[in-house]
Amino acid sequence: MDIKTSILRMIRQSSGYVSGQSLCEALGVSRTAVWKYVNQLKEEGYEFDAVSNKGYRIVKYPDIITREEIESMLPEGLAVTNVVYYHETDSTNTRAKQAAEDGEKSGTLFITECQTGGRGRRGRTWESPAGSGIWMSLLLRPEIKPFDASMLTIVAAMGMKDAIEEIIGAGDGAGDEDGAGNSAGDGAGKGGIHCKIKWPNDIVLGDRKICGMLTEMSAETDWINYVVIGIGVNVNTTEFDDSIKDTASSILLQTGSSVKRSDIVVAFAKHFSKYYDEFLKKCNLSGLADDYNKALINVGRDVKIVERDGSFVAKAVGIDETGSLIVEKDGNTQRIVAGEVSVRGLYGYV
Ligand code: BT5
Repeated sequence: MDIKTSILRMIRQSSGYVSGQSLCEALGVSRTAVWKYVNQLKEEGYEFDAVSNKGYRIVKYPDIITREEIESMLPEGLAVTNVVYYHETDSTNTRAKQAAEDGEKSGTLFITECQTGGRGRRGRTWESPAGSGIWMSLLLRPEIKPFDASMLTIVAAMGMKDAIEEIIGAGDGAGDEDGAGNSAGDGAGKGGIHCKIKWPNDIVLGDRKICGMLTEMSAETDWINYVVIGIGVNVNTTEFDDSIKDTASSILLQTGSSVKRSDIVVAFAKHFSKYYDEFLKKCNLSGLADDYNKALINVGRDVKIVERDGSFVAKAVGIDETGSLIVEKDGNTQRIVAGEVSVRGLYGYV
């Protein structure tokens, strides 16, 4: 870990002040070096309380998603190991794919403040303005069959659902243990708002889409070169383009509370890893299908299955352990395989 991230991590993990001396000793650098990095962090918006004879304490964390901010909170041993940050880029999925072709390791998370060419599925666009959302892509090189890779999107959807619920639902100060001004407990938290999932991978709050996912893969017939899971979350967004304002929303708009984005990213890393490890053991979704189905907004509702050459209406039952959606029509059940069709609610977005 580099020095700046280590300084941030040590101060962050300490309950009190961290002395300049202990930072120097632990990191093997001079006082001047520590002072230089502390100044850089101040410029990025971290507010320090520096007391002579005691040392440093951070009293306010900015809502930024830089590599240092995320890596300084990232526990070891997770499926997400390191972060590549862009102030602005075309699409983090494109960056991750390019880096994967150049040999980047599994577990690297590409994240940006703003995307100029954010992509949805099937050539659609994804609005990714600066300052309010999480636009990130996780590069993985799992040893699974290419056919099984579509299940990873379901694994990621569960990881993100749990992450958002942890941060908005943990009561007082979930995102604010550090004085970041996020009062995460007030809105959703105390009311225990739960996220829903629209099959296969939209996350829904208050019947509006707050998160979408785009999984892309490079594979040969029987092995995967890499998988990139792209995730977009509207966190503190307050305005949307006319074209999506009736279907899109954000965590802030739905809960009344703003959230520090890096808290969600780190919570996602933890929850995703939990489900990913479970998934890799069996290469199926048996470990999480029940929980997924509990969150599935489509269950028991009529959905319109839109296929290439027509559409039909059926009642959604839930996913099976392959991630396919089971639907019921005229007493017969049918499996809808992810990626083959798109499912739209009969009324409005869900
Ligand atoms: C998705 O596609 O939902 C996948 C979105 C993936 C975005 C992430 S951000 C990081 C990574 N890098 C990328 O370039 N992409 C990934 P789909 O199900 O096709 O939904 C796209 C549709 O959602 C659009 O046609 C709009 O109607 C709507 N939409 C666009 N931007 C939105 C937003 N910010 N919030 C909610 N809905 C949006």
